[in-house]
Amino acid sequence: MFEKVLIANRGEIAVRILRACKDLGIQTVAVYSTADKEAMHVKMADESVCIGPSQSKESYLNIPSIIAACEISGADAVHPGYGFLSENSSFVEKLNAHNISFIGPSSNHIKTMGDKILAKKTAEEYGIPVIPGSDGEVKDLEEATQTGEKIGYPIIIKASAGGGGRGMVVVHNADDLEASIKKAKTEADKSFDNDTIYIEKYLQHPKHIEIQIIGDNFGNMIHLGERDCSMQRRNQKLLEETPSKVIDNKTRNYIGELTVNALTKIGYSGVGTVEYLYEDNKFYFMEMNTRLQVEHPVTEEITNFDLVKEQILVAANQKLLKKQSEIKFFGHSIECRINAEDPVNFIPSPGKIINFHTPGGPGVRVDSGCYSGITIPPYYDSMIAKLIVFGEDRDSCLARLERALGEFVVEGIKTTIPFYLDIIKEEEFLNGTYDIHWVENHMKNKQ
Ligand code: MV4
Repeated sequence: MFEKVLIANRGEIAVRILRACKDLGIQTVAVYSTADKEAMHVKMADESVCIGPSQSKESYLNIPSIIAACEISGADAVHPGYGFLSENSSFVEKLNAHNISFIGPSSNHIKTMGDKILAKKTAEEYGIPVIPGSDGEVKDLEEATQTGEKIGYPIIIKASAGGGGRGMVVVHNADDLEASIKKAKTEADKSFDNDTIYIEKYLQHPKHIEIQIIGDNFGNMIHLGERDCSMQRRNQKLLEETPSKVIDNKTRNYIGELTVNALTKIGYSGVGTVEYLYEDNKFYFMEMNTRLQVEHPVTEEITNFDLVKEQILVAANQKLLKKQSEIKFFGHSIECRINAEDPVNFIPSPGKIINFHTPGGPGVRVDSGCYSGITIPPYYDSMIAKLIVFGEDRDSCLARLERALGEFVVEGIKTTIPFYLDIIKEEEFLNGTYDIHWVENHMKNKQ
């Protein structure tokens, strides 16, 4: 087992990982930038090391600085959380070269899934359904034209080095193709220093459904059902729930087993999430995230499975103890991402929190690194808390959500809490049929 884990992250996820380490009796090391000197994760850890100035590039993304922090503290493993270095294969290689374990998959699996063309090709090869499109890279207008004729419009151009929705262009007819290819390549080159693109049929009204898996280093793997992450705006997820209103038990077993079969053959280990688009009762591979995700708590709530604890155990070469047949899904869970943003236009609102009072009682969980008196720095993600509620069915979960949102007090900065109080009154949220465009349409209609 690991003796000392360094948490290469900040905010609520650093706190979540610290809790798992403490539950396992593992010593903890926090790292922090100068802007996070007073942060909760620093106060909670057994030790802490300053790794640089405010800008992420110089601190939370600074590989030499983090490795030095491991050496100074004698940490034998690093948990990367999400974002920052969590899907950086060269970070994993450098840690391994220093004899430090990475709590996550192998660098090769990270590399494969980070290359979106290779990820799609790999998924297809192992039996995961994919969206019709180009055969890998599209080199020029001629190849793009041929693909367009083959699959029909609308199509979407994606950057192979992209992901998370960055660098995509939708094309509605062949006349726009040349300009769109140019735009996509320029954007991809600017954002990722790589102008490799590919093309898919554009699905117009999908839901975003993702499957959580965990595998060990001995070929054992299970899935923990789906999360419906369709409630999003500009590729930022806002609210996630499980189970999805549109997935029944049979469908869950089908897509869960299919995902586990594919990833077992690939030899994947650690936690992972396969993201699907779901339209007209069919799943299509979108991408795979090779890390712990923001929205993992809703899965924990309905399965009673501690994903972070188990993630640490499999990284320490322990066998998964639970078999698929022992995973029971009970009840319903919803997570709201509470951001330090204006609830109307989502403009960031950093600053000092004068009063922070979290809701509680049955079925309510808050994952946060905030407390009354802390100052939210402007340099990082604006998420300050996650409100996770549980109910024995969706209706009781929704009632809990309304109650908990009402109890939540954050004074001194603006938050997105009023946005959630607004959408939980809407019919398509209440009936669970909302797709990935719902928030955008809803906000247009309100103006
Ligand atoms: C798509 C799509 C429709 N059709 N691919 C967005 C995230 C990136 N990983 C891929 N994305 C999409 N790919 C095809 N063929 C629509 C999106 C998409 C989206 C997907 C999930 C959640 C939010 C989204 C917002 C805009 C576009």
